[in-house]
Amino acid sequence: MFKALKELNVYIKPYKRLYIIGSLITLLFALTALVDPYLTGRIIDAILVDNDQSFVIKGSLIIIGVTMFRTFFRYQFFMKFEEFSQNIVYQLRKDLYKKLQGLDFTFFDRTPNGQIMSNMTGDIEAIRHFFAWITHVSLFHGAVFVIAIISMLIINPMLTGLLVVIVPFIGILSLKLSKSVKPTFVNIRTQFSRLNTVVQENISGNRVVKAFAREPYEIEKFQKENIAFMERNLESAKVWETYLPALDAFAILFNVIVLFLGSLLILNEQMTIGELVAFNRLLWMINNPLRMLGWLINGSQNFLASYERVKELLNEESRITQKKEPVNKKDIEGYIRFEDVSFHYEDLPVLDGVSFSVKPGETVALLGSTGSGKTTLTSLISRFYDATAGKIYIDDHPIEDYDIQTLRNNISIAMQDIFLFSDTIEGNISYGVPKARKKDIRLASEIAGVNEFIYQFEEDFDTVVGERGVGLSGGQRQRIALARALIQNPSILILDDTTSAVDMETEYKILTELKKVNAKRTTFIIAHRISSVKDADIILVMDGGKVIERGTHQELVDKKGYYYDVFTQQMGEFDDMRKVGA
Ligand code: DUT
Ligand code: MG
Repeated sequence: MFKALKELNVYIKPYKRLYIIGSLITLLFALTALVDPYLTGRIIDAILVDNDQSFVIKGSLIIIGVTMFRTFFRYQFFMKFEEFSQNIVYQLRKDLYKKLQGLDFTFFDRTPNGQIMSNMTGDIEAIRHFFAWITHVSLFHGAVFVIAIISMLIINPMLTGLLVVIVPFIGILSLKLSKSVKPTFVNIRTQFSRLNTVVQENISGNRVVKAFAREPYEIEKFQKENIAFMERNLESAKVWETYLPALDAFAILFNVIVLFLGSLLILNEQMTIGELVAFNRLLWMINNPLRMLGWLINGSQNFLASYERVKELLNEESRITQKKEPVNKKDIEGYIRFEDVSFHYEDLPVLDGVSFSVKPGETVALLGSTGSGKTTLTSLISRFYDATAGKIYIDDHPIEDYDIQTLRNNISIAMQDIFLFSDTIEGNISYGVPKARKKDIRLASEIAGVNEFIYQFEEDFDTVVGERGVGLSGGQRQRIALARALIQNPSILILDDTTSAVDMETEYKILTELKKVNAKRTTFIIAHRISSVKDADIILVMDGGKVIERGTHQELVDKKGYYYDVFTQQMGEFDDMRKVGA
């Protein structure tokens, strides 16, 4: 616990003042709790022993006054601790989000979204709860406990001494409880993130679910996690079953001892009735903290379990590291050289000894079977992943020498797996350049062929597309993704399967327009269609992570290898189509 608080000190420190003021008010609140038992005892003795009726009214008025004051105090420290906790989790949330932005593809490849979401919500909430409640509730009850024991000692040391002997047993019991309850909280947190993952995937994949009519299966899948979540919670509650009766037994034991011995003491005139009443009230005051102990332990363990998960995320480091002193170069020209580059995901080899070089203004086409490593090859240029062997140079500097932001600012990608934000079409196109001029947006749209369909929407560029681009066809999404890549005016442009969903005629138009603006740019075109790659300066034919053929269209056709086979096959299909008049 202390370790966790020490580690969190960076977050706590700036708001220490709130904590200190809140704590002082809490202590005052605890101290004034004494007034009620003390005066109640005095009032009873005033009537029964001293026969002094006037004190009843005076005492009662004081009790009312103090109670009103306490209500005011209570609100004050609630607010202080609320502010304290909100500030801490605000900062924590901010740092977590920032951390997320800095993490690499590998992290997102292996971490389910649901887990990240539950870190950002459930775990943060458990941490907030600790700082907003557990802090002052434990302080209050701790203080009340000590003050009450002292007052009881003053009233009757012997009787108090007897009770205090029992206290260590309760302490041991609580410690044991705390140990057994902790793992159950870790289990709850883990299960919660599984539940979140199922929900999140189900929502994102709702179209697939419907298409395959798998709703019943999805419900069952969710139910499984839902039941597990309930079970983990019940298991956690079960731990109490062993301890609660024991804690209750101690409370009853206290009562019995006080009533029995107290009555004897009164009979022997060693105690007044008023004193016994006050004593009994104080007994409740120490009983409460003991009963609260369970709740406090619960909250603290929950906090610790959550904190550990949040810490894990905060300690994540991007595998893509940056040099302390990167190359001082803002504008990349676009010379790219791969030297014997190999790459594997975890332990799956994907690229094997790839070498090639390109100059600005040239177009490299990548063609090859599915899974041959085309997308992976281009991901290395932006350092989404680092090559596991070999070197990549951009403008003669190893890519690791560049500032990552600078590097990526100079590269634009129209990704194969297109993601559009729920924003306007214009907002999506200018995502990389938020201050883009209307003129530039229109120009990029013109080249990308967005203009051809945009005016069929009533609000053209202001049309809001749904999450992931719902409401658009596949080809329309591709064209928006292309415009989004073009608007950055990059030195290196990567088009990953970008025209696969548009018809041949539109593709031809787009490629022709691109050629006009690509005079100084290095362009990568990944495609399966010969028509998309045939005009490239160099075509790399990939298979199983290797470049198996390279050359221009004509050279490769003359070579009569893999490329030639693909070419004749596609030509054949083209001729067949013509024959049937398609
Ligand atoms: N792969 C992974 N993890 C990933 C992405 C890919 O293990 O995050 C594997 C799958 C495949 C290989 O790497 O076996 C190459 O994938 P890539 O996406 O590079 O293949 P591609 O040539 O772009 O295939 P496609 O034409 O289907 O886009
Ligand atoms: Mg691909």
